[in-house]
Amino acid sequence: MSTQNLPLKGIKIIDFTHVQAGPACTQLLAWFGADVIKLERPGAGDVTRSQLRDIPDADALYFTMLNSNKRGLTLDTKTPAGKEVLEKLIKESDVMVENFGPGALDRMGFSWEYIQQLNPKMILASVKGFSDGHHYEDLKVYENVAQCAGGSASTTGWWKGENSEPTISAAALGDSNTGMHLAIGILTAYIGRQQTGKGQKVAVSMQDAVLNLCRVKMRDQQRLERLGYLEEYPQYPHEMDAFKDKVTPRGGNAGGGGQPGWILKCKGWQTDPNAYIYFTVQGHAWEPICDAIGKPEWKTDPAYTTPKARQPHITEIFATIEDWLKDKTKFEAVDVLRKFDIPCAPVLSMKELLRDESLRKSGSIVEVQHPVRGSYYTVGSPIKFSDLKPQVTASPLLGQHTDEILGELGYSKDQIATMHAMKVV
Ligand code: CAO
Repeated sequence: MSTQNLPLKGIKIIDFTHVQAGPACTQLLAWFGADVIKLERPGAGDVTRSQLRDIPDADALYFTMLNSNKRGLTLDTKTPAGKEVLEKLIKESDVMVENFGPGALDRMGFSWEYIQQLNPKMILASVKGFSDGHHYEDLKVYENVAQCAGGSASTTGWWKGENSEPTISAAALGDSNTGMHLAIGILTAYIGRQQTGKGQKVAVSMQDAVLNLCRVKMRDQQRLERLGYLEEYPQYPHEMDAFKDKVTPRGGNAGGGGQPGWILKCKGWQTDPNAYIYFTVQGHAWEPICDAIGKPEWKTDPAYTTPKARQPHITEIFATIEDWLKDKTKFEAVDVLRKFDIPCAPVLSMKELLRDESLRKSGSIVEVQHPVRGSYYTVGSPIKFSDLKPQVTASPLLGQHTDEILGELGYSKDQIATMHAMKVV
């Protein structure tokens, strides 16, 4: 644990979460100082401890990268003794976060009504696949299901050719993204509690969290219904059939905003799957682009001077830029283009990101020591503060802090030993 006086110090959180969406939320709060108690079933624990293991008998990276800075408590909350412990914990905590399947907490006997009775100041934060009252509220949901339900899959990928089906993003839009939304909800409810003295239930559905990130696609749907076309999409103006049903089409690698962009090949693309850059044709950067790629004549040619004039030639423009890129690596290309103030970046592989010195320096990728795994890398806080540098510490072993936490709740050594013997903890 860090010795800094962390802003969320003093906030006690029961982390009744598993897999990714919930743990990502509570990990963030733990980085910023909350006392996060990861509550797991004795003997088993979070399924990610053993999923996709790379070292036999060591907690998998899936678990360690989502549960750092927490304390570990095992407790069978379906036994009377386990329920009693959870009740005590609820009375002493500020927040409980859960992302079980629909109804699981109620079935366990911990309905929102009961939690409020135990502790009216408690904030109960939940992730579910769909929001309460939704016609799919009973469904269990994983990442890709959420991406399909939230509008991401239907708008990602190619619109023609062999691989033109809806496409899943590798980014955890359903899981970690929902967790980040929930963290904002928890902190809002916590500040609200300072004013009212009362807790409340905070819920984020994975569908809603994905949809929130897809709002530009909903913008496009409404524009399409009004106008009948989307001028910034690659289908415009040569494949207008793509708009005939007035359903927002998939746009490949096109820029999502008002600036056309595409992924362009660089030197070595034939053998390196990531030898590409993203190139943006920013409207007011047109003249620098022409200078950068050696096409000064385009600066005054009316067929190219405005975004509207350029759109019918956008494929040809990208092909010309690709021709300019063919003797430059993605890094060399960006080094030239940055001098012209052109928004661009190399397509970075995970291997490159893991070794990126800037990310190491900023704490965006950190090395952590784990008692069983040894050293590993994880993603550190993407949020930077001027007066706070979160220190990422190892995730807890299964039940590592059980005795310590039970002791804090007032249980004697004998009582704790009995609970161990009865496999309650
Ligand atoms: N002691 C006793 N029982 C415990 C326990 C403990 N400490 N911790 C969990 N359990 C029990 C729960 O009470 C529940 O039991 P019942 O089903 O008998 O009521 C069970 O374990 C967990 O059920 P679950 O439905 O949450 O688990 P699952 O593996 O079948 O489903 C998932 C997993 C993720 C699909 C489901 O939890 C879900 O839809 N969650 C909400 C959406 C979500 O967060 N998904 C993202 C996951 S990240 O990819």
